[in-house]
Amino acid sequence: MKRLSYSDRAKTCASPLAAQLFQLLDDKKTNLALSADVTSAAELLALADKLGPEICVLKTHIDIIHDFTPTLLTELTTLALKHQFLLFEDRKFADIGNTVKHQYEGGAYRIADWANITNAHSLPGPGIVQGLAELGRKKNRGLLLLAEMSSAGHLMNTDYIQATLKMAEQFPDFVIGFITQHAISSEPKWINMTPGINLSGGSDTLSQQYITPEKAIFENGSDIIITGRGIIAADNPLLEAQLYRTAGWRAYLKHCQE
Ligand code: 5BU
Repeated sequence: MKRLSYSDRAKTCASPLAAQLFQLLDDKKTNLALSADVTSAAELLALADKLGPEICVLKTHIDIIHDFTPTLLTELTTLALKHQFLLFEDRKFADIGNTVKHQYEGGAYRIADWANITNAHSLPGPGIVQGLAELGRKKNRGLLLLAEMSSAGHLMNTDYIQATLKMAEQFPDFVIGFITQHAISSEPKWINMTPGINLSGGSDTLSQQYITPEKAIFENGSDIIITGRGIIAADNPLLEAQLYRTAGWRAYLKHCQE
């Protein structure tokens, strides 16, 4: 069976942000998300500017930036517009609805003000999504639920993954999809994003497990590959990003033609 194109899937989304992201993938011809895990504002901005043309999403861990100031967020937003990528704060919320709402809205990072996308664990139950949605819906934000992690020994079994999918189905206008290693539903509206991507596979010394872009997109049916050290630790991150971009896009085209 042929797989629908990203832009065909955009038409099936209840979330305007999900539709925007699917359309962006086809317009820009990239399904590469960069995990920009650097610890200074200057490094983060330099990566965003240089690699911005290659990516659909820039994923941040804003709390690892040692010299964070709110100006960084203005500058990141400007670069996102300049290069047409979305910002994804990999916050992994995991508390009750009332608390996550505060964590999303306020504090030093004001995540809801600038991150188009954030993510949350489904473990606490639907209240976590409700809390985030109360704020996120008004700002046209989207949420990814963590269905399946890349790390060895994680506790997310099949029942957990299926329960996460059921939870997402209660909030189709705010949940845009999943962080997962495999597409967890055949419903075209969900965006599957996969971290733990490296062109040579392998692992790190702290239980991270890698699969290739081809395996994630073509074999496992994911939609977006997320790569960090495979790109940013390379001698030439721009050239390396282009290799990951090409590999991810080739796997998508191959899957569409199947
Ligand atoms: P790496 O350098 O490509 O290994 O970085 C992977 C990034 O994706 C890093 O920011 C992690 O926090 C993030 N990640 C992950 O690796 N695995 C997961 O299951 C989830 C997030 Br959820």
